[in-house]
Amino acid sequence: MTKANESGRIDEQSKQRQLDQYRVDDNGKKMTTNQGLRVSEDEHSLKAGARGPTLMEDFHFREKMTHFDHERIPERIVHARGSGAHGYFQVYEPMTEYTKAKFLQDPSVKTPVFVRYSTVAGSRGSADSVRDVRGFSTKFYTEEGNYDLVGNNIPVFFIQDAIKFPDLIHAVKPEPHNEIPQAASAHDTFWDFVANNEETAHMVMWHLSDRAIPRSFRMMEGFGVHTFRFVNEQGVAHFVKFHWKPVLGVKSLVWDEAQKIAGKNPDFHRQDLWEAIDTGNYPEFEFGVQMIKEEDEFKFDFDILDPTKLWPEEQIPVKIIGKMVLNQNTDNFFAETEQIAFHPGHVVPGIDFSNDPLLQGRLFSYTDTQLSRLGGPNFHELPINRTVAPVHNNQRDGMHRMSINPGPVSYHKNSLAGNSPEPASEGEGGYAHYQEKVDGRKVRQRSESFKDHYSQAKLFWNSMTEVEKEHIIQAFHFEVGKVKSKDVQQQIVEMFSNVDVELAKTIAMGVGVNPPANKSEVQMDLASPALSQEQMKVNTAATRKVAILAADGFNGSEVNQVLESFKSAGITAEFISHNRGVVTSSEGQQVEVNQTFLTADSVLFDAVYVAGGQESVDALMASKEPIYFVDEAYNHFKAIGAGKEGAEILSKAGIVSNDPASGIVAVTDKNSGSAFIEAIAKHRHWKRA
Ligand code: HDE
Repeated sequence: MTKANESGRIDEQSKQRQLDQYRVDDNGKKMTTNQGLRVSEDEHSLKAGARGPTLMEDFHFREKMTHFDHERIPERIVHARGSGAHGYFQVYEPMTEYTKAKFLQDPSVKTPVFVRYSTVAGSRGSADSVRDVRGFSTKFYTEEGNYDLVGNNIPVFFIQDAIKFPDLIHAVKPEPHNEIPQAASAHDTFWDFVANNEETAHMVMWHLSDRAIPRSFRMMEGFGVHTFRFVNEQGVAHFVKFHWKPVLGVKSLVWDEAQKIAGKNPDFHRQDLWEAIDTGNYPEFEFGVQMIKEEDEFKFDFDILDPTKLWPEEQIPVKIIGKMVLNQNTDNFFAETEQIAFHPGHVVPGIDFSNDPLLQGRLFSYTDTQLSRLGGPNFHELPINRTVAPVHNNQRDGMHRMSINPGPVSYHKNSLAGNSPEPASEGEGGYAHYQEKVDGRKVRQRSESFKDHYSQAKLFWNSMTEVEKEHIIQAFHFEVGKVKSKDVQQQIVEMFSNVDVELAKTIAMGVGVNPPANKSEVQMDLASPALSQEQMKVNTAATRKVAILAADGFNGSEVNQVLESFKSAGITAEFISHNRGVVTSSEGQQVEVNQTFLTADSVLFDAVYVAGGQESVDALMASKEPIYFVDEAYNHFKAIGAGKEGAEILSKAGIVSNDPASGIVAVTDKNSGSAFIEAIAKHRHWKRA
């Protein structure tokens, strides 16, 4: 273990160089025990005679088994299921005017980061594609210490005060008497909690929107949720909200597809992230900040400390200030993704907290939870958690202590060690809390300004396109439809009539309860187009995955042309056929079959292309799987392309063979090839609905 970097300068590889000291290469090496003793035999335990009892003195057996017996640690109480990657962050311009945070000053510096994406409710082994909020946590390994931005892919939260978090999570987790359902909010206790806690209204609208079923971790926004502070060198502060904007745009699955993916590939998002990085399609996110001057704190019709409220981007623009690139997969899931410990209280000078009561409670919870999850107070010494900045203090001992601090002095102040380690002045980088003036009585109260639970829920609803509204209604029908208690269902209808009476009537109809008695909804006529992912302009086919259905006798020149256009658009393709091995074109060209109709599934691809060539099409049509494959893609609104004879499969599935406006493209020449790419870039073709 080398000493920490005392020089202060960091670069993109600083963290990797540190991790290199812990990486172990077993390749070509002899097996040893944990004590370094070479092992001569690893298949038979030591016995008294070949058929006799195993002997206690078999230290190798005991060590191997003991380690195995203790290989599991408690999973995270929330966000147990996650996937992570390394990368770097670079600021576009110095942010000196607003913050003194060093990693936000110099555009030439690449600050190493580790990001962990997660679902909230499910266990560690649960499926990726469930309806849930996604965690989006970033650890910046800065020269001033670790800065953690522990956010979500939805900009608001269910509750306003941290004291209610255990209740929220108890309600959404599997019900305690029978541990059902796994990784799902569609059950009585969650909706009972919602109905009895009106502050959830806004977040529930997001939770039922397409945001809760992202296509990929690479295609979702990230939000710090809370209001934080930027503080500059002069001590001037701004309230800030943090944003991550995916370069590939914000894209989602459709619900039927999401449910099927949960079975067909529970690792859908994890694999997508892994493969993207593995193939050099590095996920990129731009970093944005919304800023409000301290003196403008009370200028809005919402309380900026209320975590169930967002700051409409049209009112307070997002200033894009940098970019993060994820370019390295983990070497070991457990050591890195599982052992990483985030904490919203890990800040650097220039970033400070606000009095958001949800944030304040989080500042306690995160270290506390690591104590039981990672087994003691030294989890900061685990390689993935180590800062690249030097660490000097008087903390000693504890479970699994790794640092060796020599000498008798472990207290401050002292004279025996020349009073070191010594606190740093602000000028030397010492963290100084923002000197906010606070004055109040000790009360258990919620501010009056936190009491409007419906205006922004309605703002969100107003901002949705028709298709997005339809999805929210379907999600209400599914989720509340799964609730057994008629009473809870009725309460939900009444509650959401405060948002929109028509919406509540539609929910009531779908779940079979009475229309709302309440006839007056909140007054809010504004819309915020920035909230609608359908209205975001980013449409690219890059990194999308297309299934090519082909059998022997496919039209080789046509397929080559399509592959060429895929390549230039950054699309990856897999050949699907009845059997693995190869398929041969009518011209004699052989291509490898990547998957069969048994191992692949339509829901795992962004688009389908049926290769032309009569012999191939006839062979494909000998069974119903290819027709089902295309039909599913159609039902999930995905782009479908077909070579000349491929159209026969489409018509067998009842699909009109050339309707580019609906994302069905006859791919017969170069022009139609680019029309197909455009159709893929559009992501979904709602016109079909
Ligand atoms: Fe968390 N949250 N949280 N949370 N949270 C945890 O910390 C908690 C909240 C978020 O990839 C836990 O290390 C409380 C909001 C993410 O490792 C725990 C409250 C937001 C992750 C915890 C909240 C988040 C966590 C569990 C209400 C979005 C995964 C394991 C006051 C801004 C981090 C752990 C990772 C994890 C507590 C609310 C995001 C128990 C008490 C709001 C992304 O400490």
